[in-house]
Amino acid sequence: MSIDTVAGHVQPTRLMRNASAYHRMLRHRFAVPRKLVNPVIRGLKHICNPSQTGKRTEVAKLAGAGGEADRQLSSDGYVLFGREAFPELQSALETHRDELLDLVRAAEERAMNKTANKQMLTTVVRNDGFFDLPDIMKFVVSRPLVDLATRYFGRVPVLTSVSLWWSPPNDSMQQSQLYHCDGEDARQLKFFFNVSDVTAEQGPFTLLPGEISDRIRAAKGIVARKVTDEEVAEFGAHEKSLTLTGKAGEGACVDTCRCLHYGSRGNSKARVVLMLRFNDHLAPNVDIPDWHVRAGDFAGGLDDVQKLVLGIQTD
Ligand SMILES: O=C(O)CCC(=O)C(=O)O
Repeated sequence: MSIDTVAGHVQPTRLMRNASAYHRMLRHRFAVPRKLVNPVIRGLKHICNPSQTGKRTEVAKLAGAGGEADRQLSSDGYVLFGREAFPELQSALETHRDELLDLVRAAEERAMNKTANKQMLTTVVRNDGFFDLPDIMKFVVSRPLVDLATRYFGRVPVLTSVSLWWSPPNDSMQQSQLYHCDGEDARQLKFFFNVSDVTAEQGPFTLLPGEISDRIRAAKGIVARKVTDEEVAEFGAHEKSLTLTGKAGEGACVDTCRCLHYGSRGNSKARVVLMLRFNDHLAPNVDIPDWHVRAGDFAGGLDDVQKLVLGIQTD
């Protein structure tokens, strides 16, 4: 579990890259309770790379002071974005429009040829595949977005996932179609952006605000399990739910470890969304991708905050 140095970049440790496997092993092979596993992995990650926490906290000062969006994110666990919030996303989607259409068409064809295991949510492009869609990748690490995430965590986080998701028409009710909170850490941030317009018929991402989610989770003692609609109804919470319907380019940022949520439910039409996930570098149950392997020239255009977000750092 050492720090590898390749081409002047400090690479994520093996534990950073594969934390979820260590997490599973401790939980299932050694029956260590979840509440012990998380601090153990956090501690090990820190020991393996002790300068990271200080460095990320120091560089976080570059993220600036924040404003109303930050206040809403802290209190409610989510912020909604109109199209005007990230104009560079509009132009990136326009630039890569044909490639995106081809990728979605290919996913549709694969799904049509598949006889079993019809999935309600398919990843069309993931992680370093976005280096082939460079304007989108530039948006993913753009400062306003990364700065909001940095202020939320209080230090520069790591980009742990980028996915273009396609959810086809379906009538299943399973997995992430049921209310749940994510279990990677005590907090994390996911950004969801509509790639094409999303209506109620397209299984929009749906969330419950932080305060009501906190109450349901506290009362039910829920840790990383699904919550039924009936349980949600006991709290009169359905009318508090928010759905991410809207135009292409609109979206939201959500702490999915805090806010109960689901998506891809009851689609009569397909939905395409871009999802980004940011985690604290010590997050116990999440793997950090090897962004540096394919970053190439892309890394040259990044500032200190962005390099830390991709774990590409010249210490
Ligand atoms: O939008 C969806 O289909 C579900 C997403 C979800 O549950 C998640 O990102 O945790």
